[in-house]
Amino acid sequence: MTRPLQVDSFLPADYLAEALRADVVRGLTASPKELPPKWFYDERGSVLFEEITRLPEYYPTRAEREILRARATEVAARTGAATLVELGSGSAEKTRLLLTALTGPGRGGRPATLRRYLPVDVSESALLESGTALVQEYPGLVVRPVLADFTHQLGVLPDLLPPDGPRLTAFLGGTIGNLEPAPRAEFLAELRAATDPGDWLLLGTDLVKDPAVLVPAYDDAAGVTAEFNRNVLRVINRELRADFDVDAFEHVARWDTAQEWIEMRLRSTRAQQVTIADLDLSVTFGAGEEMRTEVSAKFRTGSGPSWPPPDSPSNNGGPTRPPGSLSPSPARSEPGAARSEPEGRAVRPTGRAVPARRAARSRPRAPLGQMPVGARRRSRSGSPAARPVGCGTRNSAERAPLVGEDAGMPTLSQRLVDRGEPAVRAQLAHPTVQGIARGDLDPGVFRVWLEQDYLFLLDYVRVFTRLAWQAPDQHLGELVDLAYVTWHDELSLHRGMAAEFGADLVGAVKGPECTAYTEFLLTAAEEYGRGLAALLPCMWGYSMLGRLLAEREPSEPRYARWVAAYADPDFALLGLRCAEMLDDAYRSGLVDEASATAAFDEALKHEMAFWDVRVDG
Ligand code: SAH
Ligand code: AVI
Repeated sequence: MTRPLQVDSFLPADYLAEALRADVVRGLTASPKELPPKWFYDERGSVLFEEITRLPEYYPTRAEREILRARATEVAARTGAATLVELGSGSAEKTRLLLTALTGPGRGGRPATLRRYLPVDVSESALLESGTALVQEYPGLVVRPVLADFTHQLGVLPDLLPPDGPRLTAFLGGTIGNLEPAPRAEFLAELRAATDPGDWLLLGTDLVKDPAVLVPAYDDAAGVTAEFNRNVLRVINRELRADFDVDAFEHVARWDTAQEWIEMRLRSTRAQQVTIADLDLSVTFGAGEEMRTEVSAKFRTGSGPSWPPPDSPSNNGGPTRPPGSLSPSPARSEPGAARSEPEGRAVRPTGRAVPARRAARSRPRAPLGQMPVGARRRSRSGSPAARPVGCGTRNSAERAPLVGEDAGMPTLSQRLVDRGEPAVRAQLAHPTVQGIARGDLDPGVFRVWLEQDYLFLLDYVRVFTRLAWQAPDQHLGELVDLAYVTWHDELSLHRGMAAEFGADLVGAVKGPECTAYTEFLLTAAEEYGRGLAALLPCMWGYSMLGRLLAEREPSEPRYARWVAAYADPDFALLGLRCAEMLDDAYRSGLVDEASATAAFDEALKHEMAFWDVRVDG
């Protein structure tokens, strides 16, 4: 039987009417105009945000999930939290990693410590949906959703918590970056006041990185972020009887180098007047006028939001913790005592609660090589988008260490991808690839490639199933899915193209390159981690190649379709999952770096050789 879910609401009945009114009056009469981002999240906005988290360009969710997956057990062991409070919990999708670690038996039979989970959010629909699911998924856990505004109502939290063990407050997703410096300082001061000695804070922030990665994350090819941005106008239309012509506003995402934040704006495409009936207010927008709707500040390691905030009476001038670190509450540490960062680096007071800009710029990196965004296989949902994408935070300079010293290290898959990038770029020079790019490749050559690749893919499915046979339980579904989408989607792409090129998929026989590659992969797949490493050049490499080719003028339509298929962000996502499994396998000791690297390198050579496929030796 389903337990009834009770949402504790701390939003006064007229909260929407009052707080939204105040924000809209203030924001639309200001110059320049602005609206606070918390109004994005009605039911539709929350769904759109969830869609954003699955976009190939939007790296923060995946990066944070990876860190949590690696560190949740350590968080559980170190905090022994009896209560988990999560601010801005949304779908609480990543939180499950913490909940599982805190409710499961710990290392050495350590008993589970977590008794209750309090998600705090302004979105009632998100609270209800996530809370209902969590109650079923974690039968012994008290789930107590709290409808509250974390910028003004943190004071209600202590009253909700029985003093029966340490509390861990999690603020994930980089949402702290959506607060501008002054409100951020106020927020941190309130959070500190609501925190007892012995409590813990787990803060997830995003770090400064190459704008070529940042901007697409906030301006995705499929236009989901644009829709999310415009949603604030729909909310105002509905709640305050306004008449915004939503389609007359364009989405703008810009990197502000000075502030080190992404700024989202809505640009009026024409001169227009908007009436907000409930406010008895009319405002005019000039053609091209921009209204700011969100900032998303990025931080630098060692320069996180200062804690305690500078204006707080409790600020003893103590050091700043790195963003994304697991910090015991300052009340627990000795007043005035010199603390050091995990690596023993000296930490210094920043005296301000804004992202510091003192650190050297991170090494700029080409988006295409930034993470294994290449998957060669289409997902079942297959989106039609086909624009080059860049995503990823996986590099030591840019990734926030959530816990411990080494969480900022690049992962094995990132090291492999960095290493393999030149070899993938080198494929661009192959005459067959050049012919595809120009659109004048002899169709006879492509027909042979198609037949050989079809035969290759049949064995590719076998590689996935061979890996699935050995997979740890948590990878099984992914591998079955990869086999499924290869079988159903990519092979049907080949079948469709075979008809266009007169290829004989049934009668084709393997040529030497194809045989060598498939035999290598099938043998590599006898060892789980080695097999995953061997798959990466194909999954990531084809996506990267597709995206490099898609940057050029579209070629002949059949080749352009082929390029679009491999440049599709869905391929990239599946490759990312393969990379995550490889990283998991590496962390669990299922493969060592030397043997993963050897398998990866050898597969890369086969990739290049595959462009020479012939039917006969
Ligand atoms: N933590 C999740 C969701 C991030 S989206 C993740 O990491 O994916 C930001 C969430 O914060 C949304 O669910 C939104 O409704 C909530 N939120 C935004 N402003 C808020 C505020 N002032 N008070 C409470 N919740 C807020
Ligand atoms: C919720 N928050 C951390 C997101 C971010 O990345 O700043 C909101 C978002 N805005 C556009 N895309 C995502």
